[in-house]
Amino acid sequence: MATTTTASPSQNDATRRARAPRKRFWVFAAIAGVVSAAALLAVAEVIALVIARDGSPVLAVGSFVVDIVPRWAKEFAIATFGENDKLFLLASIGLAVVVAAAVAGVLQYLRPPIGAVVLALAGALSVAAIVTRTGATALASVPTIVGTLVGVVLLHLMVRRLRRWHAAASAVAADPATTPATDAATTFPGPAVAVSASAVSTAAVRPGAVDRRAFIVMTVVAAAASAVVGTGSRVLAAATSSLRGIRDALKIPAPASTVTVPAGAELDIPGLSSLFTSNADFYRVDTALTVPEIDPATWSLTIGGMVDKEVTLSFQDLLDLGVDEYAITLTCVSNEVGGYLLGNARWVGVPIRTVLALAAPASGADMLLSKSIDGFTASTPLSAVTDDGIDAIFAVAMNGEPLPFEHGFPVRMIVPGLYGYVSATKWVTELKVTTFAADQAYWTPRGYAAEAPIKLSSRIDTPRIDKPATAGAVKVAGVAWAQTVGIDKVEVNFDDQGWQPATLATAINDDTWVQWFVDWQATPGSHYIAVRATDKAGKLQTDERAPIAPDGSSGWQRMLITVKQ
Ligand SMILES: Nc1nc2c(c(=O)[nH]1)N[C@H]1C(S)=C(S)[C@@H](COP(=O)(O)O)O[C@H]1N2
Ligand SMILES: [Mo]
Repeated sequence: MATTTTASPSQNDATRRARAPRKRFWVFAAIAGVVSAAALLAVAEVIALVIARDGSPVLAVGSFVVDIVPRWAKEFAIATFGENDKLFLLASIGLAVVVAAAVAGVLQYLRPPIGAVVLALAGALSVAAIVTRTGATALASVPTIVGTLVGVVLLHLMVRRLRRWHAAASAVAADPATTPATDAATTFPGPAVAVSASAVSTAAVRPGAVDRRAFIVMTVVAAAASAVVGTGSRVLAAATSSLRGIRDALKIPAPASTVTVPAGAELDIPGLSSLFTSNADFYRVDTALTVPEIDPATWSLTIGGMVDKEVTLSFQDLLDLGVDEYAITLTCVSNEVGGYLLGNARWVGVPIRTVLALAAPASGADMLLSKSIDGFTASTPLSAVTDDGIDAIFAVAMNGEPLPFEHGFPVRMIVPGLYGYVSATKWVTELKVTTFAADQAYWTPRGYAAEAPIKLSSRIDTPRIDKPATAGAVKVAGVAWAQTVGIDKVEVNFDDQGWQPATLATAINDDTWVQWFVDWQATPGSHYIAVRATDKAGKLQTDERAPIAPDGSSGWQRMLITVKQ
């Protein structure tokens, strides 16, 4: 090359200098893309705050992603991040948005208007995610539409400035003697963003500086404004929710009957789970990225499908049917052997049977499809909620207070004996009496069984790895559950030396877990402790290991613990 070129060495240098900054401009283009996307979201969030709170693209897109991520990814998120799984999801979406926006910026810089088209498409997809969500109003699309327009225009303006800056810089680099071809008038045809007189006068001194400064000012202003407006809107939306006050003031009538906790139901052993799980400690599992906030005054429950007459109940109508108190242990299908995804609570509610009777289900129906305001659905065998002696309820209170928002305020279902995903619909607003042949619930096409009774199981609470024992007399204790059947026996095995019976606490009823313990003379060193239960029907908990999918884990918990001297 060097031998065939006619250019002088200094011209070669200049050419190289002209090309060199290109990579640097890519970075600025990427920043322009990210700032445009931030502006899109910020504008959408502030408009959503004012005109349609369900129009937040951040939430709609997030919820959409929750619904489409494959099962293994959800299981990974729950296993790795536990209750922070949603935070992890939001962070992943955020990262993906930043990368995509950066790419859009670079595309817009290299091949306009491809970047702007990409951004517009992203906006259109967000709008689609918003309007297809159950219960979305038409108004909910407006924030994202306006936000997308702002983002696209901004990207166009920013990248145009960037290209001018690059052109000016290249021209100067190619021939330092040449003054820039652009003047202030042609540099700023768009809306002027802080073009100061000093910027223009600097241009006279250093060519390209006007364009550079214009780009930087626009970028910094747009980024700062987006950060303030976007974050402010989200914070304000959360803080100005009037429903907190409504919930605090809500009066749930005193239940006609209350749960009697028998003497000896709760053992006093350090490290053992309390008999009732406080609302603050109660596990939470759902697909809701933000917790739905429903005003009981506007809440209603519609019962349709295979019924003689469609019925709609208000919150007051529901309460008027009469409330009682129930103790029921709720369990998640995602609970691993020895896991903590279950909890026991006092619920105040109305039998589902009573509510269904108002609509008179037709014969031939075998499934109750319950639907949450956020689109989640659960398929419950009709018999599990209508059979005599089954305390399946619409719960309105949990441990003495209105349902917490995260646990389904104002109304959720609780069905003893069935995993939550096929029964415990939170924020429930709709019931469809149907058949398993005709309908599927949320988790069914996602790899979980359509019907899922809770598996008989038992757990050691203490000692555990994080609750070590000291040599000497140790109380080994835990809980066992076989909802609707009841626990008859719990056995513990130390170092595989044989099963010995544990002492059971007095169960509240067959729908709740029961505490158990054994006295153990612990010697220093490592020991295996295993546990298994037998239910009142004489069924021994299986030692066959099963994963949580498709219908719940099984196997005996057997763990290695260290006893200190
Ligand atoms: N609306 C709605 N209800 C739902 C779910 C959900 O994702 N959305 N998850 C179910 C599952 S899988 C379980 S285990 C229970 C958990 O109830 P909790 O969060 O109150 O403990 O709620 C059930 N109800
Ligand atoms: Mo669950």
